[in-house]
Amino acid sequence: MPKPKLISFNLCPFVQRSVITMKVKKIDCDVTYIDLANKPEWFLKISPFGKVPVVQIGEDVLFESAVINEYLDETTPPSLHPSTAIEKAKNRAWIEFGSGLIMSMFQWSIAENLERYDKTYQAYLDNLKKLEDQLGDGPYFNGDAFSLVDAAYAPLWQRQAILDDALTGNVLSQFPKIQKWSSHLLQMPEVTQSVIPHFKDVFLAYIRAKDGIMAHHLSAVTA
Ligand SMILES: N[C@@H](CCC(=O)N[C@@H](CS)C(=O)NCC(=O)O)C(=O)O
Repeated sequence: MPKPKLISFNLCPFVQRSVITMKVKKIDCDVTYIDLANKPEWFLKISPFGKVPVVQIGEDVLFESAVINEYLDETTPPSLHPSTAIEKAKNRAWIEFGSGLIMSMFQWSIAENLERYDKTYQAYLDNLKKLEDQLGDGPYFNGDAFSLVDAAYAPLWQRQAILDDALTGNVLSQFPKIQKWSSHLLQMPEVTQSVIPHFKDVFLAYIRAKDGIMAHHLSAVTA
């Protein structure tokens, strides 16, 4: 495989899924950061949805984090999928569920009024409960082996741990299995090294700049 070129935005959890997968698989890649508020023309030409991540492999362009990770998994063994078709299919479904959870958290973090803040928070918690109810003893999603599901959720847990800390909140502690799983993932160097330096500050500054209810809560606890 030619050296992949990853087009990234410094805070994007979906890009981070692919970065983690590449780190676990020891795939070397070049990263180009773009500003999503000011997308370059060359990016719009190659990205069908105008979204990151995009990975260029030679002349080919891949998009959608789950699809990129499947490609990386198929081309660089050993596989990070379970061996049976039924377990693989279930893993893919939970990866998709994780994409919805990432969007739920985002909606909550930028909610501009209290009604929307409460509604998005409750929707997020309800879905976390569904995930909690089907987790086993860990330490990874599938038990003993790290998989693409872990790569898909680690960015969410990293952001949630930062929010719990900054808001003196308790989201993760409401879900003991998720908490155990997330603590395990957040200790992995492939996860801690998958974000930009000072990620926490840049992430919190981004939420503050959105000026929603969460931004006001952040100001209240740091005042
Ligand atoms: N389903 C996509 C979601 C990617 C996505 O939403 N990326 C965001 C950044 S985190 C994006 O590029 N948004 C474009 C925009 O904000 O205009 C994936 O898994 O790759």
